[in-house]
Amino acid sequence: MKQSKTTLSLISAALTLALVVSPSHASSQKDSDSDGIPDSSESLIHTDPLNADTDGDGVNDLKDAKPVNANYVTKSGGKPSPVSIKDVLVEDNYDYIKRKDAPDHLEIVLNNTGNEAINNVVVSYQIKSLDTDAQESYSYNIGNLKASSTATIHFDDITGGGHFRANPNSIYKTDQSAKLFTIHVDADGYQTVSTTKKKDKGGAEQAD
Ligand SMILES: [Ca+2]
Ligand SMILES: [Ca+2]
Ligand SMILES: [Ca+2]
Repeated sequence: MKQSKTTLSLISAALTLALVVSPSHASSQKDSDSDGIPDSSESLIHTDPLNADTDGDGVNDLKDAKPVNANYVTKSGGKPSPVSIKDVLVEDNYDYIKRKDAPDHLEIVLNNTGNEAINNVVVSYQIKSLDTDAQESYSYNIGNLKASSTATIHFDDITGGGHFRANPNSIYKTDQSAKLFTIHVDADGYQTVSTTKKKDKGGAEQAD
């Protein structure tokens, strides 16, 4: 509860600050994602100005006591999942279509080895700083995985198939510390599949 109150007071302080310091009242009130938090305040509380539910837990940023913590709960039971996590990239990404370096982002390669499609696959990931106490977590329903198929999922700012929006104000993008990513893949009736990946110290880099 302590953390919830802290976050809510941060939101409140950010809203007040936006009203006080902005030279233009109109621009300070611009709220691109209509979540009740002005664009100018979203970076102060590390939320996404273009996503009303930054962490994907179903609660709007303004009402969410922890807007960058999707509160992942480990599932138990179910049958063994035919999904495997083949690869995870968190830095030194490469765009094989354009044949050049791509900005650092989370990229996950999933393999459905089964002979049935799996519906409503949920990918959750936690980012934990290895130098500070900071941690965040996000959850995404990525849709279906076809039978006997491989899918590459990108979390970035690109729209299109296989791309899901990442928070531009997350510690991944704004904090230089080394980080540990923990990734979970869930689907109804199946056991959770998990893995971890470490990112070296240094900020997320833009493509060369
Ligand atoms: Ca907003
Ligand atoms: Ca938002
Ligand atoms: Ca939320």
